[in-house]
Amino acid sequence: MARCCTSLLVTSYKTVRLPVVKRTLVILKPDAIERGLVGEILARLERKQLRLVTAELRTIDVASATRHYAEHEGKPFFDSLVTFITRGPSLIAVIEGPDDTWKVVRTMIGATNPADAAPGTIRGDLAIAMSENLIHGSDSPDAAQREIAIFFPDLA
Ligand code: RTP
Ligand code: MG
Repeated sequence: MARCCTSLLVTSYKTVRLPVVKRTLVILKPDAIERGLVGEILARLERKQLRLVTAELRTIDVASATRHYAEHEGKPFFDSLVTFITRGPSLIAVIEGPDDTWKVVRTMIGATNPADAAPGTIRGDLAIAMSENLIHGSDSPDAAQREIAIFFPDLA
């Protein structure tokens, strides 16, 4: 992925180069496709001045879903999460913007549980159930890099 080091953190005894992550992975989950919310959600991201690098309508296979959600393997909700994310097509996209785009997108998405998500966020405005929360966004620079490599290895 496009990743360069332009930020400098200067401490009293050393200089550390910080990665500047300008791309992140977004998945409009099967419920977003089923409910016809692709246009609404992409429009929000575009109005924020984030750009679409690539997007593909694809039914995620179980192996890719398991890799993508590896951090949750073994948790009580893991099997139902994989069943949900593989039940039909998702729109899988790479989104580009300013430094730490992943964080901008996560703020726009809102809390994991839509019942707790703030008004104005995607989940806060458009969803109600934890199990059907419409959209995924990478939750760190490392996650963005790892997840883009799973779904778009040519961009990694
Ligand atoms: P996502 O990865 O899908 O963007 O969601 P997230 O970061 O906001 O939340 P995460 O903790 O990564 O959880 C992944 C998905 O698993 C479901 N979940 N269920 N029952 C539960 O306690 C529980 N916790 C998480 C949610 O659908 C969440 O989006
Ligand atoms: Mg997550």
